[in-house]
Amino acid sequence: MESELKIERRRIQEAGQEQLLRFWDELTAVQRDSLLGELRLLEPRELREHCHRAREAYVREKSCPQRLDDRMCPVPAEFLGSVKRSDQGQLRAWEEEGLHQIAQNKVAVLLLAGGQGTRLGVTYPKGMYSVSLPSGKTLYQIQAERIIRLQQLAGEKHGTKCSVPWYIMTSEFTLNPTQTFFEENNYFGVQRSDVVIFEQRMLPAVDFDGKAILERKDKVAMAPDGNGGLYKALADNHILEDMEARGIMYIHVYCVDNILVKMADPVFVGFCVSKSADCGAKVVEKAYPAEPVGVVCQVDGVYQVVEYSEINPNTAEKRNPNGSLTYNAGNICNHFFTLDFLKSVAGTLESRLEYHVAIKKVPYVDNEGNLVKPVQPNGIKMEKFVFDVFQFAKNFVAFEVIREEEFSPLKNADKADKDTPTTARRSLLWQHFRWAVKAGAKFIDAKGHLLEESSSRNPELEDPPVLCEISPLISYFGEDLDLHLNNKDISSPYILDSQRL
Ligand code: UD2
Repeated sequence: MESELKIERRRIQEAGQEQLLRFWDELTAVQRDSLLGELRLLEPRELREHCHRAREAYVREKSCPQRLDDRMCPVPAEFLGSVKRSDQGQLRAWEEEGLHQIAQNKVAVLLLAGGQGTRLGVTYPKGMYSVSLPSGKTLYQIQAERIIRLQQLAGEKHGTKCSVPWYIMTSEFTLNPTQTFFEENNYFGVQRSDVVIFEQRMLPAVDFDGKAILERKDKVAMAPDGNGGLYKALADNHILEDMEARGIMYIHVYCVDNILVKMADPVFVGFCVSKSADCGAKVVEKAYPAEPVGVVCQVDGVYQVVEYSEINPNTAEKRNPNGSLTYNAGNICNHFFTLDFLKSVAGTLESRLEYHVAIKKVPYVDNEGNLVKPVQPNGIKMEKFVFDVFQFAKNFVAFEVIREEEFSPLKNADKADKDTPTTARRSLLWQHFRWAVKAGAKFIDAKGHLLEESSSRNPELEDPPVLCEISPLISYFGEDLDLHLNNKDISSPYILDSQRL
């Protein structure tokens, strides 16, 4: 161990980060082993550059924060497709195109699931969260079942047996629990060989003097390198080769916490394919100026997302003469990429992506060896963002969808007002209630009396009159429900799943 220590000490000195070994004498053999193992993974030159870059970025951010506001322009209308502004025939044509591509095994989904879920306050991956639906399903299960149903829809329509491979990017925090959860649940019925779980890189958190932080005497404080770490992770794990071998051409990338996410949405895929786009983003109209979603826009004429943490409030509040927000195209972290586009990014362009700086409270061990949970921000985390590659697109398109049907993220614990387990559950139950109404269901109370109209209820604040949950295995976007629900008496809680058929 002494010789190993010597090597590591030299490497760490080279990186200017000797403080990482300051508790060495106090560590047990096991702790020493674990710290050395961690340090071995940090390449001295990269570590030095990372710490230097973090400090520089912090100083710049403090002295003159870089804002893009003066260079922003909204997305021109001709590049913004829209569900609301398209007729049924057009939507059906895009859907058919999407289903056609899926049926030919050309579409994959890629889940970004490396985040720590700090705001939600759980210690396990967000996808394992259950928002207390009548069925008790977790986000992962809902997503898995949507994939299965979509494969079935596309396959039946085109007389093929097809699959939509599911790539899941995890991080050191989420890899093991995610893998175990999928195994324990038999991949929720998705073919095992169609699920590819891989891991993104981590980066050390750095203090304001440019020193990597110890979170324990034997552990460096590390954080995932942002969802834009995707592109390095694709290369590290040979994911694009795997896609190529399966004949995948189009990839729908999405984030884990939107309970309404339409995986490999055939309408979106069909829209992007028919526009020959190499890169696309789904957007919703922003609900309010400070909503925590990025805005899709142009900066100096190039497509970009300006993240909610980086836009000036005055810009976010700007309005058009008709009262709508000028920067209204809210990013919902649903992106379309061609495989060729991802190849060019993961190959060379990735290195041109800039890091974003986040100033955070990072638990640390002080000089006396006490563990401290800071009340003020004390550390710098550097992250890349998944959408920063839009600048490299040759043909970028944005597609506006209807919030009530497609976007209800789970970000916060229930004590917050918005984006909580309660709001997510409600969004799904209202959607299923609307589907059931359309399918001709009759809603009754516990005594068998017919219930009145729901129009007086506020979907944001109240549950629908009847809690009705429809398994994604039965219906992906509300299709085929009249077969099961027309004229059927339904009372709370009602679950439509394959056992009830
Ligand atoms: C994301 C978008 C924001 C908006 C919002 C909608 C980014 C950078 N921002 O903001 O514009 O669309 O979602 O809900 O996309 N993740 C990783 N690795 C990481 C960090 C995050 O895989 O190192 C995943 C995370 O698990 C989640 C997704 O990326 O699935 C988005 O991360 P977030 O929830 O931290 O992003 P948020 O809400 O700040």
